[in-house]
Amino acid sequence: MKLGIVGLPGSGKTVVFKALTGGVEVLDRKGRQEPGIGVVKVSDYRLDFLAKYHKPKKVTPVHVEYLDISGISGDSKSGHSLGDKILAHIRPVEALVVVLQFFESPSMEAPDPVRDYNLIQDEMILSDLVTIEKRLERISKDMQRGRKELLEEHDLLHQAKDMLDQGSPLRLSPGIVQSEKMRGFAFLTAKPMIALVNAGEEKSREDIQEYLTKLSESAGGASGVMVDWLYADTEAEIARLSPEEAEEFLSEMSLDEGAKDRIVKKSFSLLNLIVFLTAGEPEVRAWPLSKGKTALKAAGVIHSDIERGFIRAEVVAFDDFREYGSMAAASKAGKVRLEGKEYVIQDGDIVLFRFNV
Ligand SMILES: Nc1nc2c(ncn2[C@@H]2O[C@H](COP(=O)(O)OP(=O)(O)OP(=O)(O)O)[C@@H](O)[C@H]2O)c(=O)[nH]1
Ligand SMILES: [Mg+2]
Repeated sequence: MKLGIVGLPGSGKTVVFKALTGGVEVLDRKGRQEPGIGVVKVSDYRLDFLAKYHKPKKVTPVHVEYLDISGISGDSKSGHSLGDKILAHIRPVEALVVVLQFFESPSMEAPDPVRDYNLIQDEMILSDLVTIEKRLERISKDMQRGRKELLEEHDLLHQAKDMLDQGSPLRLSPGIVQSEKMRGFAFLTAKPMIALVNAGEEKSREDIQEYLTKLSESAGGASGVMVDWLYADTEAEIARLSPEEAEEFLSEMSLDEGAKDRIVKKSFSLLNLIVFLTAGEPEVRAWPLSKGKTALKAAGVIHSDIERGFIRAEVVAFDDFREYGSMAAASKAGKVRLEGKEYVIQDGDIVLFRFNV
């Protein structure tokens, strides 16, 4: 899973990147616009339990990749939208983490996360409008030459344009953006997003909460937006500590969990993802999967051969496995089910695929 960290200049993107990845900043290779990349291994008690049980050669958690992307200026009125290079970095990410400055800084105006949220939204709307207008220009010409099959795309683009002209992000209209003809555009305003308030330590929880409430209202209750906050400076320190030290530090600040784990969990729920597990001697592994996908699709996530030669899936819920303590005992208790292609995978399912190629 890929998440892009975006925000206005100096909003604390790079500090947030460190807080969320625990990594040090990856310096630009040559071009200044190369984003820093950090990979987080998602901790999961189920994976730890299975690893203790199987003692496998290899344990593979879910990986989340964060990109520290610069380039949003908040200055969308100048007639320039985001550069192509930045867009190329943003397009492939599955969700955006939008960093909103909420710390005092001598070189900047008083912070206002809601103002900044709206500036960023305007810039993304403008960027999508430019994409649409370019494409409309192209296909209008082609349609004049008689290419009637473009009509559907043309109409959808117009509907999308109307929404954007009214200042509405496309995620508010899943019917448009999820249609076959529109998916390839990877519109920015269609991407799920976490609006992340980056608070200075001088800000009280009440001050922060006030802005979180306002932000939720600005987002208009759209299902693709979640709000959250962190003390990024502090969390960037915490992310570098050992788990024991981090826990102590967090409890001193009366926080139950570091931002690193929390934001990963949030993005899973934002993207409607669950985790299923495969377990054996060679490898114990956690796999992300969209909620509602079948056993056949899950097989395809692992390998196209397993999907092609799918015979059946042997499934046991993690909680049942833990309760009975072994595969044999779970099986004896009737907890290991034989499921077919159409079975809908549940979060925490331990799955063994039987296949034949
Ligand atoms: N007090 C305080 N300062 C912060 C916090 N987060 C970032 N800063 C400061 O804000 C400045 C900018 O932080 P960066 O993380 O570099 O911001 P950025 O968004 O990556 O900046 P660009 O990449 O230049 O756009 C630095 O001087 C940070 O120390 C915070 O949570 N609290
Ligand atoms: Mg930066």
